[in-house]
Amino acid sequence: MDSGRVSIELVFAGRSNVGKSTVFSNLFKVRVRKGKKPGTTISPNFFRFKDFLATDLSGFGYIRGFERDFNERIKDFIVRYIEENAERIFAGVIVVDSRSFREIVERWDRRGYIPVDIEMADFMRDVGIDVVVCANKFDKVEKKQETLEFISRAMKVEKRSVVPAIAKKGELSELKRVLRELLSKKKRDDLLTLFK
Ligand SMILES: Nc1nc2c(ncn2[C@@H]2O[C@H](COP(=O)(O)OP(=O)(O)O)[C@@H](O)[C@H]2O)c(=O)[nH]1
Ligand SMILES: [Mg+2]
Repeated sequence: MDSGRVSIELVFAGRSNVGKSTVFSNLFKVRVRKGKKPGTTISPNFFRFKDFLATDLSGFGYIRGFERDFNERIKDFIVRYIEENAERIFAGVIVVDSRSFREIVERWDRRGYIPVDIEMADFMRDVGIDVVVCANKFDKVEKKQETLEFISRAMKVEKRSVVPAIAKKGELSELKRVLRELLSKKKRDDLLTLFK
C-alpha cells in the first residue's frame, strides 16, 4: 500500500445487492468480496493509485437477517466516513438496481419515509460532493428511457449523471465517461487512464 497522502477520492455507495462490488471490481480489476447473499460487504474495499483512492462502502439500507441496529450502524459509519473525507471526495457514485428502484421508492414514499438512496444523494450534495447515479442491472429493464427519467427525478440528479450500466457484463462505458469528465473538471487529467 502506498503510504503517501490521498488527495482525491471516489466513493461508491448503495443498498446491498445492487452490484457495487461488481462495478468496483470491473473498474479497478481488483478482486473484492462479492456474493449473492445481501450484506456480504460489511467493510469497505479500497483501490489505490498514486494519490487517488476509490472506496466501495458497505451496503446501506435494510439488510434482511440482521438486527435493525446493525443496519443503523452501517449507515452511521458511511455518513461519518463521507463527512470526514468530504474535502477530498470528488464524486460519489450511488449504485442502484434499475429494475427494483421505482418500486422501492414508491413503497417507502407510501410509508412516509425518504428512501435511503435519496437520503444519501441529498447528504452527499449537502457536503459538496458531485453525485453520479449508476443505474445498474440495466439488462433487466424494459422501459429504459422512462426508468432513467424516474431515477433522475427521484434522486434529483441531472439526466446526464444518471448512467445505465450492466456491471456483470463489464458494460460501464457511460459511468467511465462521467468520471473522466469530473476528473478533468478537477484538473486531474493524469488520472483519466483509470477510466479508459
Ligand atoms: N442482471 C445483473 N446482475 C448483476 C449486475 N451486476 C451485478 N449483478 C449481480 O448482483 C448480485 C450482487 O452483486 P454485488 O456486486 O455483490 O452487490 P453489492 O452487494 O452491491 O456489492 C450478484 O449476483 C451479481 O452477479 C448486472 O449488471 N446485471
Ligand atoms: Mg458488495
